[in-house]
Amino acid sequence: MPKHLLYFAIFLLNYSLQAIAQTPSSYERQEVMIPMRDGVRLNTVIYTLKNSKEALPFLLTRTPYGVSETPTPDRIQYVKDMADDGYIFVYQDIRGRYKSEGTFEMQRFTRDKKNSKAIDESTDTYDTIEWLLANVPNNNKKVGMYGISYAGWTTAIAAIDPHPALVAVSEQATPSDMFLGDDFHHNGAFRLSYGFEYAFMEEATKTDSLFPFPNYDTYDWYLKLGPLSNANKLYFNGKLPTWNDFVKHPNYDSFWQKQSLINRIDSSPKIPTMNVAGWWDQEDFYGPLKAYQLWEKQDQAHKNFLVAGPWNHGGWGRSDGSTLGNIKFDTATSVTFRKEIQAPWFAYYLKGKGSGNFAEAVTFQTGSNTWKRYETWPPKEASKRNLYFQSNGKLSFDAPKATTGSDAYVSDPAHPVPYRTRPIEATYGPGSRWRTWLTEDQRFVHNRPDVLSWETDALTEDITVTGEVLAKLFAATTGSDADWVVKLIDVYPAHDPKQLAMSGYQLMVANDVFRGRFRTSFEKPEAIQPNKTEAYSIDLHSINHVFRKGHKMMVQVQSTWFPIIDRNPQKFVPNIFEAKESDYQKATHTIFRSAAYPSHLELSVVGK
Ligand code: PG9
Repeated sequence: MPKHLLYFAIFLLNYSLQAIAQTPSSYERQEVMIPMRDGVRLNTVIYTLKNSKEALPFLLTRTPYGVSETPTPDRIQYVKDMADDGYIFVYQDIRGRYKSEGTFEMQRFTRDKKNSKAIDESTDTYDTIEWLLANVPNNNKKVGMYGISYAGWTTAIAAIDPHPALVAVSEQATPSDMFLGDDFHHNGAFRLSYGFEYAFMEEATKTDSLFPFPNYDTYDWYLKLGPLSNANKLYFNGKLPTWNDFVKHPNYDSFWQKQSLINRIDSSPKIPTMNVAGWWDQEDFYGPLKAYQLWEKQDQAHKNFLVAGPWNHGGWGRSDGSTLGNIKFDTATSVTFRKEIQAPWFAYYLKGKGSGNFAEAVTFQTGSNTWKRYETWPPKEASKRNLYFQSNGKLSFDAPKATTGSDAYVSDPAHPVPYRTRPIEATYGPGSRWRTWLTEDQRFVHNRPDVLSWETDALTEDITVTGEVLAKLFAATTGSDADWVVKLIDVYPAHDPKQLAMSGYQLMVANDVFRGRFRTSFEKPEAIQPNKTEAYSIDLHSINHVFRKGHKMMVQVQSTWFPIIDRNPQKFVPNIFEAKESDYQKATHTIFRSAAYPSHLELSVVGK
């Protein structure tokens, strides 16, 4: 393009961007304190559509992260399409956070229902809805609720015990179980950096505050912290309730069980519910899939839906979703979600618009980069195929025949494997790459002596894995406790002239960690008998991914993932939060791959 035309085009673009910024919003704002049944008042921002001719439904979000700065909904990408349809948007600070009165409790327990004065997040939602219906003019007496993560959790809790006017909800990335699979632990392994930084962020002050790390690279800082007991001794001084709960409840006791949605979702969905998950959600991926599954068990009336896409935590609400980190999806997946899934779904249930013909499950298939609709999730058409560890770092669908076979490595808590490339910036700190770490090229640890890899030959045809992935490890340790991290990886072709920089890329498509002490029970940990071969079943959750012809499938196993997972001392102690420095010890771990002990991944494969 000639230069002067280019300048003119830039001028026009700038001019129109300014024009958009200056266009007055079609929404009007008010901020009010809404009284709850116990007299505590909750700060609430309400946006009403100016001059609306029709009575409008509410869309409510309840969050701990502060609502006063929320822009008008027509300027928020996440809800812009719904704002264009016309709703009354309501944003509320939950109890004890930001401008709301009362005390904050991390994921408050269900109230004692025999006590008529007791409150919880569900009564706070109920009281808010009562107030909105009575005090906001021109409403159509219907309420929808939605939100991501903590706000997804308040949505799920509201849906379990709903106000009669609450008629549609979308929990998005709700945590379901903080011991088994979400922010604070995975399979009993403590998510150190997340737990430490989040407890501080929410409980050090009434508004969010970042822990003042003296280092930019927190890998060093956490390593020098030493045993977990130093967190209270040196920094928190027993003042953060959530940290104290981590220390007091090292096992899956009634504290975690009562908090879990597994024990709170006890019926079919009472109202239409859309669960939303991101395949590379670095915080709460287990949560929405579990919530979907729990409601689905009893969903005769077809009120429960699932959407999963190639997103990180909340990625469907931001940008266009055509890439994540280095990975490209060929299509704007977040735009599709917002325009073609989320907006029509709420419009149907809250405004009676559209056909209401929604698929049970809509999931984006990575690798082929296409949206797929399913009648069940996981889909019934997939069949189980085992991918076995073999000698010489090979992986194949044939079961091993040899009577012996194993690979070993030394895992040293003094030199843990970083979970992402260093510097490991503070989780939510400036420049943090936390949000895309699950898509990072795993070559940064490949061939470390404490990371084992097995891989297939280059595939001669596509392999589609749609549904559950389970790792079955047969392993032994010279210690008396151990963590097992298993990663299923798509290895891109070694030399790809079309995208050179992606040649040989190792993309993790499923992963998780399991703390060995919990192999027979999450409630009652047991020491591992040194050198005894034991079986570990590790849920790697569901995926929808095509390993393309020419790619390889790879499995990596390691025993540290630091500092997202705290270091296992590898010597059994009753409570790792009280372990001493001297309890942390090196151990040799062995992974078996023989006929009697055939370590493998169980995949849900569609097609041959
Ligand atoms: N992952 C965050 C969280 C939710 C619920 C409890 C604790 C943390 C969040 O993004 O809100």
